[in-house]
Amino acid sequence: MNTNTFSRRDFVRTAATGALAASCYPLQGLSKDIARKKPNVVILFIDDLGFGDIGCFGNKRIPTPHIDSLAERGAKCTMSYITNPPCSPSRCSLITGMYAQRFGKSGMARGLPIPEDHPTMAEFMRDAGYVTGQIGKWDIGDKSQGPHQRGFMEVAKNAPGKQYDREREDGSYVYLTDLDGEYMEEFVDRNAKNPFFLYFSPFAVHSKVKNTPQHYRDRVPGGDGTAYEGAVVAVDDAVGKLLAMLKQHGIEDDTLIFFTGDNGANRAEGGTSEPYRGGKGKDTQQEGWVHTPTIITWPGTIPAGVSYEGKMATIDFYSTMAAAAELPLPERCDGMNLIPYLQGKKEGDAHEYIFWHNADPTDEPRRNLYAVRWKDWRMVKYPDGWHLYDLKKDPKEMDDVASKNPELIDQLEKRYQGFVKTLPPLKPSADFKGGGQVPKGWGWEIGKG
Ligand SMILES: [Ca+2]
Repeated sequence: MNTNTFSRRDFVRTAATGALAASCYPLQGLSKDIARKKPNVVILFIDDLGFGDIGCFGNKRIPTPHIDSLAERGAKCTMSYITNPPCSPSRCSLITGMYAQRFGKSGMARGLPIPEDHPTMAEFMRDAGYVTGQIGKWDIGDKSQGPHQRGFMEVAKNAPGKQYDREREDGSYVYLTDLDGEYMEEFVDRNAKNPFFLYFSPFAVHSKVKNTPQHYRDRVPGGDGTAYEGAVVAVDDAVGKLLAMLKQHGIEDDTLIFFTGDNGANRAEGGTSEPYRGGKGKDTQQEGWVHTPTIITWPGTIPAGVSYEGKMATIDFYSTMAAAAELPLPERCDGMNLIPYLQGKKEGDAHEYIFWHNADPTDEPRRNLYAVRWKDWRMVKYPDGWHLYDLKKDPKEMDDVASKNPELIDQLEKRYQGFVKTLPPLKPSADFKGGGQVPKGWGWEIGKG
């Protein structure tokens, strides 16, 4: 399969109709130098990774040198959120750059379509002349909205097997996270000469992780790593494969990388939200369910080793990516361009308020979540009413100060109700079953996206 030929042809085709043509570069003179001014974009979206699961976010046990190296060469974002937990809503929100409630998704609603009249990140980047690639879990849109149908030109196939135990084409065993890392190497190697957008969303470190190869567990100091800890080490190795390939092609400085989790910690298997409480499972009312470890790098544009402490969310990745590619943001996107904040040119929160409104009555009750973040405050609704926590003083949400701050509760509730008023009627989870699928097999399925 001659994928390189396809990629270049399609790049020229789309560039001719996109922003480069609009800026009056004649097609004949469209050199690689001009194309290279657009950075590659990579999103590393790790399933159920907790805020406290990696070294640069305070984990004392799990060695994550490659992920930590991202923080050394870019910005560590300490107050970064997902607005729509868990897996499916989080991914739908990321890929559309908007609160998923904007199209009625106010709970899991797996299989609910994403809007056809709004470009996904992949469609946006494809139309800007990028080669677009997807690896891993999809869990977005309805059955007709797989990665190929929503903008991804190159899709890594889903190898046969169960969970993390997969089979190679020759019948030998391969650990899924290893295979996913190999796919990253292949995609970058194949497309290094073109601007590319890669969405890496491995199944890792989603439960159940019990089959993590022992050699990963052995790398936890002391050699007594849990299956979960080993699974995080394997993700770090996959990130290492990406970074090595970028270096091999000399495109590290031309690549904008976003690293984060799709929702809070897999605590049942040992993931941690430290210093916060909560996470996946029964603790979904607490901060740890929506607060994820985020790193953004773009050497030469985002300063190395900085920490951004303002409030932001994964809905900002779309806006930031569009700004990096010097393209206007589509209407309806909720996000902000984070680059000026990461550079220190703008101060404070990218979003003054962030809202959670998981109100689907047909969803599992634990997934319903009503909350607001503003300044150091977190207001969250329990059966007995609004609770209020000062996350700076009380990250574990042990001291509810709602009764001492009635005016603040009024203010935040008004803002919250104002947000809710902007939303269309919700589409219940009960009405939707299953979404778009990644093709099965080995290697890549190449299309036009
Ligand atoms: Ca998840």
